[in-house]
Amino acid sequence: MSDVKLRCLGCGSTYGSDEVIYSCPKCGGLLEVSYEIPEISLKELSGALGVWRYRSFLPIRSKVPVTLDEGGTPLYSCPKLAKWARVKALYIKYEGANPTGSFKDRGMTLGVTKAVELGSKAVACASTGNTSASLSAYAARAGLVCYVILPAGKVAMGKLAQALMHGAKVISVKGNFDEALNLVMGLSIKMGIYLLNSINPWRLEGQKTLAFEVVEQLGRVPEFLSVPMGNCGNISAIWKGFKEFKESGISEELPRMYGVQAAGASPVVKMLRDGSEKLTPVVQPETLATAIRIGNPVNWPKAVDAIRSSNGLFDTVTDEEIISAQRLIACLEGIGVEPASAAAVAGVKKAAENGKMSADSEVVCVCTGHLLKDPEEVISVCGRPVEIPADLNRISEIVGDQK
Ligand code: AN7
Repeated sequence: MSDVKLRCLGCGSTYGSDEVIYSCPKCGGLLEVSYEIPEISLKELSGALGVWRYRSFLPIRSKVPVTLDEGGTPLYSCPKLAKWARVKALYIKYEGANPTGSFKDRGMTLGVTKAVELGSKAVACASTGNTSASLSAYAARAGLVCYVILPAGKVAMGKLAQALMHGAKVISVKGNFDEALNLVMGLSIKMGIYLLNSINPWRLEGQKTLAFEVVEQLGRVPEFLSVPMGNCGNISAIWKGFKEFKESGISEELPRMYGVQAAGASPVVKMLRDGSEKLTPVVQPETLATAIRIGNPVNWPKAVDAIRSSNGLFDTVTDEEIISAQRLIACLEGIGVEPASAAAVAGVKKAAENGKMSADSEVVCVCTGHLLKDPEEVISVCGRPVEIPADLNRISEIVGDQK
């Protein structure tokens, strides 16, 4: 693949694709991977649906990637949720079906492959949970040492369990995610550890493949693409994917990107509402959707660009709206998602109520993580099951005649 560069979105400077930098050394701006987009048709793609089907859009050299067969997740049609939200069609792109149960795997297959390509021996991330679960698994697969820095007491049990079992060195810090991310950025530079938070542009190259899959599965570009926003890497990556498919000639349209934040952690929505050009961080972000409990998202300039240039939407949803959507997704459609994922669906109902979407709208919601990630939230929301003696009469009484 030719002409692969890291390009600064702030000042336009370019750097070699093998430089280990996470922001522009000249101006501090965010970096993006730029390469010559192939002119190609869908027929020329080969392999099963999944990240590596899009090899010609993934500008790394390695012939053998570090992979767990990520991507290729289902796109479910959800007519009952569409009716509830009052839109014409609602689809869920179910990222919980990835190997470690979240969309992060799409990024880690690229990011860890790049780490190996660069000769790194150790990788690290800060995380609200899913990034650490995913990186731990891919680092294990690649034989790399893995450090994960977590906000103490604020990571869902399933995610912590994954990082521990995959053998990562887990360090909890008494602080929030934003503080953990600052620490790990300092640590990676000081100690020569490859950083795999979404400020690393290689990760976003993997995550953009979600857009490609949606186009293939739906047979067209959807009108709206609704995504929960935390550190804002995913919405940026997906937008890049849609733009690249258009540039390659595969699709002719672009979707309107809809970024949804939890009300207690919504600096990007506030900035867009205010029409401001600078983000004011939320110092103490709070939401039951711990995955997106982030007050100072590093990728905000990319997310703001995605929403503004797609003529997109942005809004917040409360924890109550998140829980209510999570239960409906599970009970009406049989799809188990974690709270942050439900924000994407809760946001659709709100947009329809506010007239930003119409009864004619078609929307794909990215449900980013699996229900099992956060069992403690489920118990606190649903309560514990009734416990009874092992007795047929007693259980029959409870169940009642179903004939
Ligand atoms: C389920 O794991 O930031 O806007 O450290 O786990 O790309 O950050 C997780 C984020 C949405 C937000 N849904 O994505 C982490 C982390 C789920 C998530 C997001 C996350 P970004």
